[in-house]
Amino acid sequence: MGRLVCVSNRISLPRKTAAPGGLAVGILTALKRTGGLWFGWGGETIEHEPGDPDIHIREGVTYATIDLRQSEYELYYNGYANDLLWPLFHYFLRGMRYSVEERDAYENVNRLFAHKLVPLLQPQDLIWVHDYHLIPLGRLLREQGVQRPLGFFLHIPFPNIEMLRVLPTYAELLLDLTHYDVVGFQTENDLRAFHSGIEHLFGPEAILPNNRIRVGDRVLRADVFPIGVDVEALQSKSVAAIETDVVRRMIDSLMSRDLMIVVDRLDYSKGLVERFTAYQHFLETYPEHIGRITYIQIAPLSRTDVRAYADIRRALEQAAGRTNGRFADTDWTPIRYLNRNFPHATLCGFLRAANVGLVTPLRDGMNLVAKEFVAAQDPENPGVLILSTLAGAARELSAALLVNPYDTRAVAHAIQTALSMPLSERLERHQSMLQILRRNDIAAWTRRFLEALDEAEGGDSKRVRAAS
Ligand code: ADQ
Repeated sequence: MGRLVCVSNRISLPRKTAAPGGLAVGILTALKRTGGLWFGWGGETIEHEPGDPDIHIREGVTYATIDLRQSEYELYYNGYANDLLWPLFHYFLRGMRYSVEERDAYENVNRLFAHKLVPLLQPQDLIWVHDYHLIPLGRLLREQGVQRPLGFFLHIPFPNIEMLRVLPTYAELLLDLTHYDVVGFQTENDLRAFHSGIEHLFGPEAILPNNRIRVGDRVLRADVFPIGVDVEALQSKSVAAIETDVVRRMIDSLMSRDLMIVVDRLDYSKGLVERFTAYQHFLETYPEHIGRITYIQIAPLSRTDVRAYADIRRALEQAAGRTNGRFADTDWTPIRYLNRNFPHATLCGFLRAANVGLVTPLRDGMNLVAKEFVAAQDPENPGVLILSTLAGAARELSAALLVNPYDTRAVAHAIQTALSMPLSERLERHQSMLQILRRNDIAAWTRRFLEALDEAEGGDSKRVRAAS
């Protein structure tokens, strides 16, 4: 198998407090296993033409980072990627804004990525492009003569054609995806939604058996590769972290109260406002828990220069303030709401200490925090996961308490059920979820995707490419 080259919008260079984000966690775990190159934007914006990539090598992984022009970054990242594709793909039409200027910047930045990446490529490379920021990259790499197998993985949901059609350039977007040899999605739902788009453009005959798709004389593979976590690593991290000072202090501060916890990037798709409302409803409906439960919400700020994110931040501060104002006592705060990052190991310790994990996104590609919560639990006395049916993870974690995140009464009831669940039921649910997490762990995700790419090298797409 050739060298793995991962490409993503943003690269997080290894440092003590890792930048939060599921994509970074997934790619880094994959690259640490196989070695290889990670290419992307380094996080700096400049006023002049970007130069050659900066190269750093750490623990067998080569990081190649480029800078972006400030003006283009605004239009491409804040604009097209996060004010258009992100809301559209998460079914939030109200948050979406289309601009031709932003569309052009999206194309230009993808062209820049292709232009800077091509000189770094080696003859045996397998190229794996990540996420919605870089959908056109496959086409642009092919235009620059790249013949190697190209894979694309979408970390977020893929919308059904009836939603996708809202985008004026939806046909180009679908066509761009067909330039890859392997297109990967988190769940069957996303794959079906992609099929609905392909059928709309090319007719039902384009969908072939064995997860293949024919477009003109090309055949590609579109398949489901649910991202997983490193179960053993999370278990040992969480066991070690529980003894650290910071986790001990948090546990001591609970004064033996129940702990409900969740960690999300501060994003409207994560359903935080609805969750705060449900928690307030829980305290109203089950007053016996007043003063006896602490809810810790960790939500580091993200995309702070995108308008919708300032709005959600304000709404949450108000919601937390309302609940705390109404229910807090001199020695108890119902919600501890923290806008900050913690080292991943510390988070694992917090998760292990919790009785309840409340993971209720309004829409989520997968949601790694749900999986991390399950892996971090004490297998002999596990906590209970409450999980949104609208998170990709609900497909695998069906032994969680599944809830509709908009249904505040159902979420409140689930919290009550979780807190009173007998040990035997907690054990049964936890064991069944752990088994699935082990089967679909991060190593399996990487291996399956790379096998698919490797197969593409000798398979249909290559033959078709050579013939064309
Ligand atoms: P995200 O939307 O970023 O990922 P998620 O899957 O929950 O969401 O991953 C977040 C990751 O960041 C987790 O590993 C979490 O532990 C970590 N994290 C969060 N807050 C942190 C903090 N304060 N400090 C340190 N680490 C923190 C996108 C998609 C998801 C999909 C992933 C992976 O939106 O649906 O699951 O990619 O494909």
